[in-house]
Amino acid sequence: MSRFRFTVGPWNVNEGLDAFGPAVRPTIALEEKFRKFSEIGISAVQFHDDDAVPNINDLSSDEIIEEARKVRLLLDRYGLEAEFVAPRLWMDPHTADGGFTSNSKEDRDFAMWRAFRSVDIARQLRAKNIVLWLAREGTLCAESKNPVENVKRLIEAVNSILDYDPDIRVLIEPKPNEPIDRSFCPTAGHVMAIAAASKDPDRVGCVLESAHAILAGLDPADEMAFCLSFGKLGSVHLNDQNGLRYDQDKAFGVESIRSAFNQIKVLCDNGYGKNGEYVGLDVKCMRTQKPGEDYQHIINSMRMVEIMEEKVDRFDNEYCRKCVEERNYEKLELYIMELLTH
Ligand code: GLO
Ligand code: MG
Repeated sequence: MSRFRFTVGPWNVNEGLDAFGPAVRPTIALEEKFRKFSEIGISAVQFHDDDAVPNINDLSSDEIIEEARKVRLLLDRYGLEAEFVAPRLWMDPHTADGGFTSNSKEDRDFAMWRAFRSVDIARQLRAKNIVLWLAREGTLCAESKNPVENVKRLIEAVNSILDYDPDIRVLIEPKPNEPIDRSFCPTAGHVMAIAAASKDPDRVGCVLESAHAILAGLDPADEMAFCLSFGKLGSVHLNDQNGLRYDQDKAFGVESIRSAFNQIKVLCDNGYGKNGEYVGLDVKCMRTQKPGEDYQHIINSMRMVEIMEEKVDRFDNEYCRKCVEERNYEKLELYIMELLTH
């Protein structure tokens, strides 16, 4: 039994389409996903604004609130909470050049409209957080945008969301690249700086995703630790990644067991979850998986978290202390290898 409460998004169960081929599995209705999430031990759901309210652009603010209310009732039916709502600012034609940092004023206004509607939806779902995955807030053509001005625009966007609702928290999910080449906010350190520059730093934090840290050439556990040291690790997206490739969103721990161990260790050692934080699993099902077996990657990830928790619980702090005292880190390294392979 894990000490953590898990979350996933509806997008973590998908039809298997990728950049090179079409869907291979039937679409599963939102309610059926909720039912299955609850059955496999998920506590809360993560939402894009249009996961909760499809066709959001065609609806009025009141209609959006009305639709969100129905989703809340559906969550109640399966005993699920909502962790966050994220404006999906990368799919719409209005956001081809980014949202908050688009060169078009009309498109920047559109991005803010979606962010405010996301807060409206979050209120209905009783989600405490807005997540900003800043997918296209950066450049493919470096000279196409003013990098200084646009970092300021990101801070302004965060401030506007904080102003819009006095209770909402904004969690920024950094990622260095993909779909753009250069992000204006690529790492946890950048998120901490934006949080500090915002009008209410206590309400701004980070969602740290393992794969995104690896893509930035950084260690996911250390990135988590960096946020924890500022009290700003609002959520995590655990998954795995085989080196510097496209964003793979593999099941947690399947590529690097030691990295998985260190991520869970830093979370356990610092009481992550005690203030209501969830462990999010932003994992993607392999395209080869057959219909009906398309939750296995989530189940695998939860199991890997549990296995690593058991390792953390067995970790001999006294032995570690002695190795450190003797400055025999080679001895400590062998201890870790034995712990992880037995
Ligand atoms: C993609 C991101 C994405 C976000 C999600 C929530 O690389 O990890 O899955 O986490 O859209 O905003
Ligand atoms: Mg993510």
